[in-house]
Order: sequence, then structure tokens, then C-alpha cells
Amino acid sequence: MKLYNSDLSPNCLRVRAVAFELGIELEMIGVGLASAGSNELLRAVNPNSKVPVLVDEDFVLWESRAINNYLCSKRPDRNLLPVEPRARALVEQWLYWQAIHLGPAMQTVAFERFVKARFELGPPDTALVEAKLKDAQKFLQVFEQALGKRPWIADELSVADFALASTFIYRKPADISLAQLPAVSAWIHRLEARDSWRQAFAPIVERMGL
Ligand SMILES: N[C@@H](CCC(=O)N[C@@H](CS)C(=O)NCC(=O)O)C(=O)O
Repeated sequence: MKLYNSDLSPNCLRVRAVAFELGIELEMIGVGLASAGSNELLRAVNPNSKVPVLVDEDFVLWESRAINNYLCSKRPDRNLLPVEPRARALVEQWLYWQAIHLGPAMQTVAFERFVKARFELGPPDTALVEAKLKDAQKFLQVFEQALGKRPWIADELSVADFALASTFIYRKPADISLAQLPAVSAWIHRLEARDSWRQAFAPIVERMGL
């Protein structure tokens, strides 16, 4: 299987991490993030011109969470996407929640406070940061309560943990403190200690100077 991948993309990061976790080897087709929009090869497999895109023989799939679920179907023995309806529904609940609520709030703060400075894209929009930080703090409280004493958000390690983790990659340079969130803090350290995550995350650590 081939993955159209940008090393710096958080959406690609979660796919690379899940593939490593499942022991699935992907042939990487490198796409520069800045030129993704005008990359004809990418547009040929994804009309949105966005990464990641998975190509499995004649089957093409985009959207990182859908790709991860498809990869899980190749290794059901690893149980990263449970089959039991309620267990699966809860994993999907957190996948949607990350995509729609926590992710956008955290990513906006990280972009404004860190990515813009790193790539000289101008000063942060302070009003936007204030609004999104408020959202992020509200959602992080939800996450803290839900985790409680669980090691993983759906008890067992799942694709939801990898999706959620990609939201936290710039928390330190973006000054998003987890000091008041002991369950979230323990969970992200647990996830970041996994070999799969470390391998997938290494290019970002190196290139973004984390
Ligand atoms: N919802 C999509 C988002 C994909 C996405 O936004 N990819 C970004 C990289 S993180 C991209 O390709 N950006 C290039 C562009 O928009 O030109 C997913 O989860 O796969």
C-alpha cells in the first residue's frame, strides 16, 4: 500500500503512527505541504489536493481517520478498532469529537502561537487565540473527566487515542499547559512513549525543533 504523505502533517502523523502500531508497511510518496494544492499527482488521487491519501492497488482512500479504520480492518487481531458495537461506537464518538471539537480549537492556538512564528507568517491573531483557547480549555476538561483512571480513552488502546494525540503535538511551544489536567498529561505521556508514535513523530520533532 502507498501513502501520499507529508512528514510535517498532523493528519499524516496519525496514519503513520497507526500503521506502525499495526505493523503495516506503507510505501511513502512524499508531498511537500506548501505545494500540495498545486500537486497534480496528488490531485489525481484526491480532488481536495490534501494528504494523506492511501492507495491499495485500485482502491483510493482519503481522510486520515477513514484511512486508519481501513488499516485496522487489515489487522483485526490488533483490536485498534473494536468490532463489538458499543465499544466501536465509543471509539467513533471520540474520533468525531477530536475532528470537530478538540482538534480545531487546539490546532488554531498552535498555529497562531507557534507555527506562524516558525514559518514567519506574521503575528498571532490574539482575539482568535483567546476565543479558541477558551474552547480548548472547555474541551480539555471534558477529556480529563472522561479519561479519569482509564489508560486509554476507550479503555483499550484504539485509533481514537492516535487521533487525539495528534492534537497535542505543539502543546509546549504553543504554551497550552496540561498542569491542571493530570489524567490527560499521564495519557499523552503514555502514548508518546510508544515505539509506533516515536517513529511516526520523529520527522516532526526534527524539523520543527521540538
Ligand atoms: N480532514 C483531512 C484533512 C487533510 C488536510 O488538511 N491535510 C493537510 C495537511 S495536515 C493538507 O494536505 N494541506 C495542504 C493544502 O491544503 O494545500 C484528514 O484528516 O485527512
